[in-house]
Amino acid sequence: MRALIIVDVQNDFCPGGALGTGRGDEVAAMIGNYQVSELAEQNAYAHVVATQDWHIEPGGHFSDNPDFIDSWPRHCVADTDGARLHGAVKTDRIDAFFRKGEYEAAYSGFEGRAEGVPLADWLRERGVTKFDVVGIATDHCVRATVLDGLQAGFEVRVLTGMCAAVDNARGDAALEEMEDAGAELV
Ligand code: VGL
Ligand code: ZN
Repeated sequence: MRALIIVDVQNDFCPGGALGTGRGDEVAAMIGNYQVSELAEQNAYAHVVATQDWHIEPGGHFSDNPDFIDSWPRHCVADTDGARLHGAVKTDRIDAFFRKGEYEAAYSGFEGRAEGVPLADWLRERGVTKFDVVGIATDHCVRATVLDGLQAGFEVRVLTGMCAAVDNARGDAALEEMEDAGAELV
């Protein structure tokens, strides 16, 4: 069984947000359409889940002098509008929300939990062995989620047109790294 994982398509990672990526809105709209598209209707996915960067006190992940690689301006603070999924994403078609990063940086969705259950356990309990990934940011959370998923033994595809990078050159390098690690780029 295959799942769709929507990574961190949150307001703060979209234009106007604390850490907006240029293509965030576009990617959010494409994902919303994809959720209702024929592909989704044909039951390509047994489950659709989302991850959310969800910060309370994440230490050095936040900085007043961010380097935009390992430290960042305040973003995706728990229970704020910036942490909510972009309005174009169809939350009624998402089965579970995996939140991560409360007290430390957590780029991988596999560090996330939904009602206490880690993502890998949640997927395995439902017989999911493969998943597709879309979302933000290609060079950070998408990358980390894909690499962790491969490491955990899942078969992974990246739907590259529905991913947005913070930095395009780093995003391209990350895609290459994911492919080298065994992901299929679609
Ligand atoms: C992310 C930067 C900081 C991400 C999270 O979701 O890719 N990027 N925190
Ligand atoms: Zn973060």
